[in-house]
Amino acid sequence: MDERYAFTVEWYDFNASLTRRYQFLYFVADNTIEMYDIKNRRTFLKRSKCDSVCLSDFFIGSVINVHSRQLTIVDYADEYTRRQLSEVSERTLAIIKPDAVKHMGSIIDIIHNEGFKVCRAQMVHLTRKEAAEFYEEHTGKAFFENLLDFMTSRPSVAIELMASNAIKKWRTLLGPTNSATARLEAPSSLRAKFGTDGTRNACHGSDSPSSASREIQFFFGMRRQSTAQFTNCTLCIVKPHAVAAGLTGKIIENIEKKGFTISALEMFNLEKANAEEFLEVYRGVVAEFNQMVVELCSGPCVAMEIRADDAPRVFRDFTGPADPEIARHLRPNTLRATFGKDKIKNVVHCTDLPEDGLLEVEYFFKILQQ
Ligand code: 3AN
Repeated sequence: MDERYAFTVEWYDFNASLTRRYQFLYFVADNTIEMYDIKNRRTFLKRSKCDSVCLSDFFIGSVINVHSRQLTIVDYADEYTRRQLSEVSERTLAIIKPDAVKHMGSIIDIIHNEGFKVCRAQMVHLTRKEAAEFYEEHTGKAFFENLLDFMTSRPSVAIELMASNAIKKWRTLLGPTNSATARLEAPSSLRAKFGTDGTRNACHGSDSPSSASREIQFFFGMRRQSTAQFTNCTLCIVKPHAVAAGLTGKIIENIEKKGFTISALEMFNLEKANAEEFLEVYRGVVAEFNQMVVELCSGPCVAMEIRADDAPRVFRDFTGPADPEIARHLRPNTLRATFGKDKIKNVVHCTDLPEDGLLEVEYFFKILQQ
């Protein structure tokens, strides 16, 4: 029998200012989908092939792109789907703490290699009040004030992770709370590799399903202010194809090694209208404009504010020519030469014109936040 999963999905219809609901079926064997309009009780999309999705895209909260429409999966629509998928889609909250943010490329790469999926991610700078609320259970302990000093000293990166048995799996990967103990007892753990001491221990992980849902809600339940600085900056977007291929960590690692500062980061799911608006300067100028738009809204992307002196120019030099083939010949050490596939799947977007650096950073970290 066909392996078939059923979901309830929502699509926001901008023209009608309405959220529409559909039953959505996904057939694994031939990668086909079918949609049924719940309100009007009729087939909305006949069973047809959809190459932009695969089984790992289907989890609650996921935004999938079907024929340029952003559909949000809001529920499982039958017991079979619930049973099969809820087990493999356990969530946990990870934080890359201030002492380890400089290693976030390596950490995100390890996250990918260990089989976790990143559902959401954002760089945040906690206020003292927020840190005290997050660590409420430790109020009054000897290390509490020290912990708050540390957690508020610089930005952290909050990440919602998904995997089978995610909570336990992530805690095992973290190792013991104290980084020195971790180096003795679990030398390959994250805290052993990237932690400093008992408080500055590189990463956090939820300790139970109830704290995971509280902590995920704490970070992602509301819009948080970005950490963007809006000076000496340029924009870098890890494109959806590169995020899907698990290259985010490696790309960030390369950016960090080159000495750039990543001062803001967030995972976005762009609507087609936003992708078009953002790429508007290329319309009529670059022959591949439409394909660039389709790529940019084909799945989650990771946008970053990159800071350096003369950031747009030096960062653009580092990303290399738009065509990876040309890059491999002329500029073999650039990001696109190393990781790019073709002119569309060229791993990153970076700001082209020096005067647009700030504008592009503002598009993601100001305009899209509203
Ligand atoms: P874990 O993060 O391993 O679950 P918790 O929840 O007991 O550890 O503690 C939360 C955080 O408080 C730790 N990650 C660490 O930063 C800090 N912390 C915990 N215990 C100590 C301690 N004995 N001395 C200093 N800091 C500590």
